[in-house]
Parts: sequence; C-alpha cells; structure tokens
Amino acid sequence: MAKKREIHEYSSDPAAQQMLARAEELGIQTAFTRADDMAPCNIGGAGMCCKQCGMGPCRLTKDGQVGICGATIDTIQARNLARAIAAGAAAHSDHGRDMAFLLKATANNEAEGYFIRDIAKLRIVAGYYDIPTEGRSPEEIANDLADLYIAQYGQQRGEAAPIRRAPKKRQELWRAQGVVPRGVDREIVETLHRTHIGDDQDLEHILEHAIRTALADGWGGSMMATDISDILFGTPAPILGQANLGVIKENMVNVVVHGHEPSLSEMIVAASQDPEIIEYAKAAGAQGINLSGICCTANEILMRQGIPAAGNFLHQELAIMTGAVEAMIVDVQCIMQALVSLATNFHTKIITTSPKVRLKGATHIEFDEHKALTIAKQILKVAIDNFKERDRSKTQIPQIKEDLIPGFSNEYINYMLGGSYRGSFRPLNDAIMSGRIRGVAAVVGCNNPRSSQDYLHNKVTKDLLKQDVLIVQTGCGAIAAAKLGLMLGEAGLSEVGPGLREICETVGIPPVLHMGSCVDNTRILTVLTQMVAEGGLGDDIDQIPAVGLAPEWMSEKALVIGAYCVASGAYVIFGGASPVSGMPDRVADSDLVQKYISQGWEERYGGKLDFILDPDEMVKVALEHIDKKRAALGLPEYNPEAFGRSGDARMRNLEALPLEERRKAIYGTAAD
Ligand code: SF4
Ligand code: MSK
Repeated sequence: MAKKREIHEYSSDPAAQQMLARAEELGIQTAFTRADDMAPCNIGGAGMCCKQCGMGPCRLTKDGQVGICGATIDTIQARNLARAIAAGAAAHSDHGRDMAFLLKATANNEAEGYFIRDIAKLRIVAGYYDIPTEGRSPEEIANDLADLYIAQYGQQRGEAAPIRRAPKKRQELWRAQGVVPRGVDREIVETLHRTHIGDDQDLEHILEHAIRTALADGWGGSMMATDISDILFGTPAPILGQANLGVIKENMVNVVVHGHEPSLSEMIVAASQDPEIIEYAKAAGAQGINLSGICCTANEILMRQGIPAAGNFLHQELAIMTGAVEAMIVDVQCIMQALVSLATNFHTKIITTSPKVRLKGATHIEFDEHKALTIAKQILKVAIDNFKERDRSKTQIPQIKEDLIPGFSNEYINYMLGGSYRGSFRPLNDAIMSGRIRGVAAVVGCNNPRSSQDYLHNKVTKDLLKQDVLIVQTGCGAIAAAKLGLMLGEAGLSEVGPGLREICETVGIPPVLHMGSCVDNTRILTVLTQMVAEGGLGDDIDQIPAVGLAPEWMSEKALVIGAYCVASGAYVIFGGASPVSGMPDRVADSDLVQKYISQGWEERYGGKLDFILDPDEMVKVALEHIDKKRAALGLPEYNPEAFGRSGDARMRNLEALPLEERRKAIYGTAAD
C-alpha cells in the first residue's frame, strides 16, 4: 500500500483541501484516498502485461521472455498503446458523430429547442468542403454538411475530408508516410484487428497505424465535433465566468452538469432560464436554479454562456460533498462510478442521460434530441423536487472562487489580433519573430490523483509565463488555471515575463487563453495552421516554436490527443508515468517503444512524445525545444532584457515622474 498523503499533498486547491478535510471528518473515501490505497502495478503500468487472449495474461519480466504466443515485449507495449489511442479516438469521435446527427436533425427541424446559431461559421466550414452556400438557407447548407460529416465515420476508401485543412506540406508528409486516415470507424476497427492475437507484430507498423487512427480523430472526429458545437451553440468569444466550488449557492437549487457533450448541457441551460422552471424552483422554497459544470461540460457552457465551473475532474466528488447539490446530471466520459455511493451520504441525485452510459443506482432519464427541451425541464424538476431533502446540517460550501474570461476560439484570436475587417495572426507571428513572445505552449489535459491536483498544471504554466511563453489551455488544465486566477486580464500579468506582458497589455488579453474542452484541442491545430499560413514561422507546424504539455494526464483521450499533435508536428510532453516505459534496468530492450514514440516519431513527423516526471525538467526541455525552433528559423535569440519598457509599463514609469517631466517625455515639450 502506498503511503497515506497529507491533505495539502492531495490538492493544491484550497477549496479542494477544505472538502478533503470534510471527507476525513465524515469518513468518506475519495479518488485521492483510493489512489493511496491502490498501489499501481509496475508491470502493467510499464506496458509489459498482455491480456489480449485467453492463453494469458502474459507478464514479461525477464530478459528475452516472450508471451505464450511468442509475442515480444515491444509488440505487447505497442499493442497496448495503440489500443489506448484507439479507445481515446473512439470516445472523442463518437461524441462528434452524435453532434453530426444533431446537426442533421436540427437542419430538418426535428430537434426540439435547437437552432443554428452561428451561420457565419456554418458557411466557412461548408466552404472547406465545397458545399454550395450561395442562395441557400442555413438549414440546406447544414443538411449537406451533416450528411458529409456522418459519412466520414464509415468512409472506407479515400482521404478523410478535414485533412485538407492541414498545411499543404503536412498533408504531403502524411501521404508519404501512408498515414492519411480514411474513415474514423475504419481506422479504429483496424487498430483493434491489428492488435488481436496473431496479427500485427512489428512495433513500428503497429504504431504507424496508431498515428493514422489518431489523425482520424484530431483531423476528423474531434474537429467535426468542435465545428458543429460552434455552429449550433455559437463560436466562443470572451465572456465573464467563475470557477471553483464557491459558485455553488446556499439558497438555490444547485444543479451540476458533468461530462462532455454540449447537446445536453446547452439544453439544460436553456431550460434553467425558462420562467416556468424558475417559478417551480421558487415554489419549492429556493431563490432559483443555480447551474454549474464539472470537467469539459463545464468548459462548454462556461465559454459560451458564462455558466460557472464548479471544478475539474477531481472536483466531481468534492462538489457533492458540499451537501448542497440537488442533482448531478452526467452524460459521457470522465464520470466516476464512485459518485453514486458517495451521493448516498447526502441527498444528491445522480442522473444519467446518455443511452451509452448507465451507473448502477443512478436515476436514468434518457436524453433524446427530438424532445430535448422537454426532457431538460423534466430533469430540472427532479432536481427541484429534491431541494426539500437537503440536510442543512451537512451543508458546507467553500467560499472560494475566481473570475475568469474564457472563450478564446481560434476565430476570436484571429479577430482580436487584427480587428473585424482585417482579422489576422500577423501580430502573434510578429511578436514571436521579434522575441517578445518566446514561443507558445498548450498546457492541456486531465487531473490525476496520483499527483497533487492542479499543482503540475499551474507550476509549469507559471514557470513558462515567466519565460515569455504564451499559454493556451483546454480541458481540466484550463479549469486549474482559472481557479488560480490566471485567466483574468491584469490578474495574471504579475506572473508574466516582460515581453509577453507588453503583448497582453496591448491586445488586452490574459496571458493564459482558455480555448475550450478536451475535444477542442483541434482548435489548437487550427491556430497552428493559421500561424503557418500567416508566414514568417516556416511552412509547416513542426517549425513553430511551440510545445504541448499534459502534466496530469490520465485518460486514453489524452493519449490520442498527444498522438495526433505529434503527427501534426508538435513536441508533446506528458507528466506522470509512461504507459510504455518498460523496465530497462531489469528487461533489456523494454524501452524500444518508448524510444520509437520519441526519436522515431520525431524523424518521421518532426514531433515527438516524451514522458517526464519532474516539472522543472518539463519546463527546461520545453524551453530548449522552443529555442531550438527559434534558432532553426533564424529568429533572434530570446532576450528578456530587450522588452518591457513600452505600453503600460512605460506609462507606469512615467507616472512616477513629476508632471513637467512626464509631459516632456510624452510630448517632447513641457509646455501645455
Ligand atoms: Fe500472451 Fe500472446 Fe495471448 Fe498476449 S496474445 S496474452 S502475449 S499469448
Ligand atoms: S474532462 S479527458 S479529465 S481533460 Fe475532458 Fe478533464 Fe481529461 Fe476528462
């Protein structure tokens, strides 16, 4: 059994620490304490166990040992990794499939409560695929786009259509490597086939198909999910929001939505604003309905509607422990089975809604887009009816929350940098070329109770900001930074290097940009592609001074994101243990897969995947990579001394001067 940690070691978030103390008081187990009790299996953890057939499981722990079928350690590790990537691709892409069906139903007026909110984005996306737009209604265009996207899933031959949105050079590279995906379903099925007993047994061959499967998600299923979410619910733009458990309110009916698909959560938002529902809540003795989100559902409604985020992945149990949540409504992905038994200590109802996900002991109210608003109201009434069951003696809400400005979609970044008539990435590219911004880092991904919640995310984020690295974030990492106050304009700027600070002050942005949920990592691919198109930073993504980091990863979706970013040319650094680390001190050649996904993928794609435990080392190698890319482009060496004296900083310095001297400095004369 691992050592039991202290509360401050479980989480760096003070709200979480309060709730964890409460859990100890009540004798309630959480993911944090279960992680202490569950020592990880070092053989499985290193990818050295195969369960692919009934002759096994085979655990390869000795030099030269092979499985009963003769499979070698590298075959087993490659198969394990490929399967995890395929599972992650399936989760993201199946979300995209449901969005495509929703778009089809909306276009045909069969989806109660939904409509096309962003016609401009619909026309832009249709344009990528040569779908005619002139003289056609949004519904006609959306119907064609939905048909095209639905067909992408089962496409048997030819190239996946969204691939054409990547830089030309990258597309050619993928063709040369033979990894351009066909349909999403085909690539996932082929991964499962190839990794079945007695199939593909060459590590490189297996992992190249894993890349093809990952691309089918990143430049396919996930990208389609993001497109459709924006078309139906609006492309995100900055909006004021809040994050952390303090958003739960004492006198309201608290409803927490948790999971991933905005199709459900957007309709719950709409229903919660319905006068009939508000009256129903008041009749139950509450002041109204208070909606908040957990995980990526939180990100979806936060960045579009300003609905507050109660927290990230490891906050799901803690929200229930406030004793003030009438219902937690869940759909798909990242929902802990522990919620149901935890909720029995309080009055909270766990309501499952997806035909794909049930939790034993939960209330199931199945969501159907054809009568979505009706069902959303029905769900809220169940929550309201439960308000009277709340036990005030068990209620304890940490009074901790932070403001943030989410909603930096690639479209908005383009607009904010250039303005509505000349939207452009030019200022960003120029800032990188001049060295004001040293590079860009995407700090993304999950929480993992094996490390201290949010600590690694926020440590690498703060260290990179000091080095003038602009940060973009998605998923639970974004909520970690939001809870710390790094996503609110001036609030985060004290932590920032001088050059980046000048840019943030000039453009009026926080130094950490919230770009959405985990499925929205494709927005980052789009930004990188637009930076290439803008010019000055090379002709492909792998030349941009940029890195991706997932310091607290835990899900298979994180692995597919890592793989498609690598295939797109990015250097990706994961924190925590590698699932294919092997034990090279005990079993020779048990790190061949680990080496291949780093050096091997770098030779093929210019991007690579490394697992690094120490956050200082993560930051060091990230900066080395950024500087290496700067040098390869012939850009000036990063020099923080060169910047920080213009913009607001100049004005602040001037304010310290006597009036006459200040006038002279500004106008060149002391006269009025
Ligand atoms: Fe063992 Fe081979 Fe079966 Fe894997 S596929 S469990 S290595 S016999
Ligand atoms: S919810 S996949 S814990 S980011 Fe997208 Fe968070 Fe990771 Fe789930």
